[in-house]
Amino acid sequence: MTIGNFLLRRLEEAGVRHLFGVPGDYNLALLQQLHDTGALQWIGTCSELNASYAADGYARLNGLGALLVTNGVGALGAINGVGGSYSEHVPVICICGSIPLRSIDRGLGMHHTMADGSFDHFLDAYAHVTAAHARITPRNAATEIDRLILTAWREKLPVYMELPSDITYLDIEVPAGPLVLADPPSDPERLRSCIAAIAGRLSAATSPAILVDADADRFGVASDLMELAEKIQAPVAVINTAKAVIDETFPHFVGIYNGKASEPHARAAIEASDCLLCVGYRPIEVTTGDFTASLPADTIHARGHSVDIGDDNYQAVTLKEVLRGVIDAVPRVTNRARRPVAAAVARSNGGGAHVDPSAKLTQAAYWRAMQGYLREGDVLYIDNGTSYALFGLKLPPHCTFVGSVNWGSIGYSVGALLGALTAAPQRRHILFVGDGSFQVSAQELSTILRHDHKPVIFLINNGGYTIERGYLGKAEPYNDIARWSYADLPKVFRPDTSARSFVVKTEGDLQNALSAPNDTMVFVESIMDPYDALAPITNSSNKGAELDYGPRGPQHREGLQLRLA
Ligand SMILES: Cc1ncc(C[n+]2csc(CCOP(=O)(O)OP(=O)(O)O)c2C)c(N)n1
Ligand SMILES: [Mg+2]
Repeated sequence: MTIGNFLLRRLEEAGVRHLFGVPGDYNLALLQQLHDTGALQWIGTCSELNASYAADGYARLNGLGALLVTNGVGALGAINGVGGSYSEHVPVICICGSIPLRSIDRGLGMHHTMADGSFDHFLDAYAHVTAAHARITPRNAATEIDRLILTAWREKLPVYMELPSDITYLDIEVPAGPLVLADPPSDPERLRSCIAAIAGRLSAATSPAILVDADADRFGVASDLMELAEKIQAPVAVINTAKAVIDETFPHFVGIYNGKASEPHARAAIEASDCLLCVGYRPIEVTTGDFTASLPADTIHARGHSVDIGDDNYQAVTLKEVLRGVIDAVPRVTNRARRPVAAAVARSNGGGAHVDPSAKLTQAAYWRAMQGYLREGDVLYIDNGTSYALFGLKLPPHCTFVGSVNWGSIGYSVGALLGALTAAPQRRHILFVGDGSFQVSAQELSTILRHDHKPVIFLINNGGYTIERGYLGKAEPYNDIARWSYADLPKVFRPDTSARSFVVKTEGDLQNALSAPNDTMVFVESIMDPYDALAPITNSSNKGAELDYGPRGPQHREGLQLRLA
């Protein structure tokens, strides 16, 4: 089989049905193979950065994603997004059509390089943001392609593959059987002891609790965790990175844990637990209420492939097997004193709050209205900015959250929307994005329209970087951005579009936009005050400034920081 066709076959066997990216002379030979075999569907993007975001969004819903870029210029364009996948634990395969092996062999200078005689710069750069990387050769192709795909899937991390442009049509011997995505089985003794240790402690506890980070989603154990919580009647909290991983209508769900900035029930349940089970916990300042998280000293830390309990550390155990074993081993609890749980999902329009149709739209009214708009099964995206308000909403059942809390690269959400729409076009996808974030990747709206997707896009036009104004520069020009006519963009990006665009200035305008059917793209541009943000957002920015600039920073100067009134 040719090397290129083998790679495409392996991707298909691994469940990757679409490839995002930008053509370039070094990857065209593989693209021709893709075209000829019809193996995967090519989704051309406007930039490699957006392709990397799209592959990440696709992987979130599909389990694995891939992009194809060209040497140097494409690879470095994508590296921010691939770094994000590394930070957020998302398995993405970045394939780079690269310099022909004959040129490397002969030391021939080529375009899309530093013209310094080295061909390894980009391979080296990617070593820092991937779990594995390799340059494919005819000798290693059959083993390296499988190693890279399997590593991405097992580690839930990105990998980088350079495919020299002159070898994709060369024939190699390949394995006959399909690629099987599976973990090596756990070590039987380690698994037994680990399950016994966790189950023993959970059973003996009077107030066991579970704290969930994004790995619970990546390793596919959210339903196991809910089953365990149900069986032992333990409260479950998530941190922001794991928003919606646990169904927010689940009776044992107590909300978001964020140190002193937690929902009170969540904080009490976690901090006062006498046996806390954490899954994939990777705290940072914005998920710990600025380092005010206080977990019980003997917290159990379960990760994708290891578990830490007190003095014991268990290797060669997989999370799924551990949790299945624990669920079987713990006795069912029927009489644990019930804790108050988080408020039920508000469903009525605006959470029952009064709507004043002529009132100028505020963030408070906006997010109240959004609470009423959400439906079971929605896929919800946020970007950096005041859209973080979504964390405060109670989500209906079976919603999926796509965000980038650890990495936080503005513009991510628009590319991720394209990717996840491609993976799950039958679901309703709702993007919450600010004007500043949108300007980074706006052109990908054209790809979303090109493929007839029907997302709902809520864009807040507040003239710039409001969340940054809460750090520094309340009224400084560096936080202002160019004024675009956002709602006109669907028409610009697809002249024959059927998208419904709205410019919203009042609560009544918003209600009107929210009543639009979802049979085509709905694009809602809401004009809001640059100084308007929900209290938790402004508070968090103000605290962030203390951490970022220290006591001698400029943030305390009169009027330099957006504060709560
Ligand atoms: C790639 C990148 N560059 C810069 C930043 C810093 N940054 C964080 S939020 C933000 C502004 C977001 O503004 P907008 O999307 O308009 O949201 P708003 O707060 O106004 O609602 C910026 C520039 C970033 N997170 N990522
Ligand atoms: Mg803005």
